[in-house]
Amino acid sequence: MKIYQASIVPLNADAIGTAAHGTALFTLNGDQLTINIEMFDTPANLQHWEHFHGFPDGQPAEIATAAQDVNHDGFVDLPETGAVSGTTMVPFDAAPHEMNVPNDNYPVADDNGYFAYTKVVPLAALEAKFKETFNDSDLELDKRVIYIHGVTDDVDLPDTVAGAVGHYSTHVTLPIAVGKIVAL
Ligand SMILES: [Cu+2]
Repeated sequence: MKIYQASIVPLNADAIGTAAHGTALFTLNGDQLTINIEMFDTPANLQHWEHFHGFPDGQPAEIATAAQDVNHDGFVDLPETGAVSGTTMVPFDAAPHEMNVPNDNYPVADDNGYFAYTKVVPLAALEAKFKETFNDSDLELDKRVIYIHGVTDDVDLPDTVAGAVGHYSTHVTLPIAVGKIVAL
């Protein structure tokens, strides 16, 4: 059994008015990957996209900070995280092993901005899909970072904020918290 964890810290907190934070635990045991994520103080009553991001070439991903706001519009948007965190890889939604990122099956925060997510994923299926997408079956969790996304539509985002995915707006994809995944 291998265990990884992430301490998830706020991103864009000043701009969005709440400091989202939490923890993630990843347990690899036999043919199962069990994912436990618990988040506090996220924008309330809202669905939150969450994924691990990383570099397909094996470069270790690092968490984005305010320093990644390269256009100085006051927000670190999804494209701006890419320089240090790489690309979106595996979603923590209803079916992570399907690696279908844009969907409406992510956890929803309650009135207090709290949510807990638990999922048991068939590891062989996830690794096969990962290899199909990134030409490598090794998830290399200790080289990845976890992102939590999503602000309510009433947050005023300037036009310089980028990162819409299909019909999902920049409100859906704006990063609100991030954590580096480490092996225990
Ligand atoms: Cu993401």
